[in-house]
Amino acid sequence: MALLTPEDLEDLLNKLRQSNETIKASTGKGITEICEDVYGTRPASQKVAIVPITAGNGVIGNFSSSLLAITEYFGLEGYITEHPDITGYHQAVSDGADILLMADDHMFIAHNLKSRKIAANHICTGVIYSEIASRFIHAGSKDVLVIGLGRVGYAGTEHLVKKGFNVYAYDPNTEFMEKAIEELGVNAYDSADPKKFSMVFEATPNANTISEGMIAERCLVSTPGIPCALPPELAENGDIDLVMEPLVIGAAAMLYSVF
Ligand code: NAD
Ligand code: 2YG
Ligand code: MG
Repeated sequence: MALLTPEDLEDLLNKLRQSNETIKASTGKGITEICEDVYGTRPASQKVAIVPITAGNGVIGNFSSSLLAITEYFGLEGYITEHPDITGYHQAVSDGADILLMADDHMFIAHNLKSRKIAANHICTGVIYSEIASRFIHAGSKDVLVIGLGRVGYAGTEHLVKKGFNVYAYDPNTEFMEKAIEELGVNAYDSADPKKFSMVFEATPNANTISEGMIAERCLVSTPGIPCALPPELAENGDIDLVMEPLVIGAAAMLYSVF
């Protein structure tokens, strides 16, 4: 699994502001309103504790401080525990924190200790990025293209299918494709039989997974994937709206899902 780097997290709130402008222009609503719509919740002065975790590849520079900035951006009080791991967990619970945020190399969770709600980043990221793609105001149909059916992509696909969208999906992993066709009823996207989409949800760890033949002239590409799915020559096209941000949008969805 590709892990975030401290460089990915530099200038994060500026990246969020840019993404939010694109989200507003292409869907009519900003990230806060979309989270409220999806989860039916609002912040209510919860206290958020961020527990750094040293397991596996260890603490990522800027990760905890970024989560603190996100917490404060959504109007909540937060802090990073003095110690990592179990000692930090003990401190957070003893302090009366409402919500814990913490991640190892495989899972990034938000846990509301009062309501017992728990959220996983890969699910919330899939839900919120696919939701953003599905709200494109210039879309002429309910067809959405999904690229990548891994942990994030599958969750987003399930969300789109539940919402009644007509999903076309592509993943080179034939097992994932078969599962999505059998369990979710998606259509297989076939590059030999090209079709152009105005709504694209991309969730792969690879660059340049989107080609010109897949996208309509006016389209919205919503992708949590790092690096960028759009080849540079397409990304420069002013008619393609691109929502791509390394942490905040997914983390915001996690918070709203446990409020
Ligand atoms: P994953 O490994 O579970 O799934 C990735 C999937 O992409 C795999 O099924 C793989 O076969 C598929 N894939 C690879 N190349 C492809 C291609 N050219 N076309 C179609 N499918 C292709 O990964 P994941 O956990 O689902 O994460 C996906 C990406 O999202 C990663 O880059 C991860 O770092 C990123 N991510 C970002 C955020 C965020 O907040 N921005 C949050 C979580 C994950
Ligand atoms: O506490 C820390 O600093 C570390 N243990 C955090 C580790 C996070 C690892 N996860 C990732 O890098 C991502 N694949 C998941 C985070 C979602 C945002 N892209
Ligand atoms: Mg994100």
